[in-house]
Amino acid sequence: MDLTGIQNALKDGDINKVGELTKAALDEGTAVKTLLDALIGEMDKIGVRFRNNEIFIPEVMISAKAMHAGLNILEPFLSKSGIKPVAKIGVGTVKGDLHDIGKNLVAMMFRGAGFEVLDLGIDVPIEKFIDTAKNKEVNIIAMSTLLTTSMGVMKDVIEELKKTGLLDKVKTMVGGAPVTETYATSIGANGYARDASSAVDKARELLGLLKRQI
Ligand code: B12
Repeated sequence: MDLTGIQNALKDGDINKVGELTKAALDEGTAVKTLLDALIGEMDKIGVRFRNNEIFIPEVMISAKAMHAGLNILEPFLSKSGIKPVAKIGVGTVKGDLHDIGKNLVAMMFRGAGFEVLDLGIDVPIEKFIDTAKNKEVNIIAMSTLLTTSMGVMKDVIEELKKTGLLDKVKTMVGGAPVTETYATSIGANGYARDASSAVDKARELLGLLKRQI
């Protein structure tokens, strides 16, 4: 299947068409990963056009909705592989930040790798991360942000987890476009990854899970 149709529909923000074409491509046997890469690649381009002021928030918003339509179709296929969860992860976009595409991709990749995922949503307050670490038996707290203004919240969460002694039982991971390995280390995060699939590898590494177990 020619993926440019899906990519053009994403660019045009045609929600129904992205959903329909993604489904049709899957039915024709196109690999889930190929479709995911095509959608992410086009969303990246939309990001560049937004940055260059070639398009504005409403256009980006509608494309983001169309992106979700495609991701929703792919999700069950990515999630299929795991029967029994290998570990549990709580993932959310930190307080002040409403971006969720990257966070959703991270959640999807973890589900696909057999993890149980507790999606905490967007604009997640510090207390919610702490409550999740304390009461929901997660092995990892994963935080996402796309805004430099919200990066400090990740640090606050880690400090609060440290204060309450919860860092003994949960690992922390951070990510999102402005986050770097250096920043992650500086705030005491256990792990950082630049994209959703390396996030899964990093989580496995942190939990001492062998790849073949998953
Ligand atoms: C789409 C988008 C929006 C959409 C969001 C829709 C949605 N439902 O998410 C809308 C239009 C609503 C929006 C709003 C705003 N946005 Co905006 N947005 C973007 C845009 C174009 C793309 C982001 C995206 O989805 N990328 C695709 C995903 C797949 O990438 P990702 O999120 O980075 O995730 C990957 C990795 O980072 C990693 N990852 C992500 N999270 C995690 C977590 C962990 C634990 C790990 C390990 C890895 C990981 O894995 C992901 C997949 O591989 C970016 C530009 C850009 N190129 O990044 C601007 C951008 C992020 N936005 C920006 C801004 C300023 C805003 C607004 C403040 C604009 C405004 N003036 O109102 C508001 C913010 C409102 C708020 N409070 O949150 C700036 C941020 C600048 C900064 N450095 O702080 C950017 C960079 C644009 C720019 N250059 O100015 N935005």
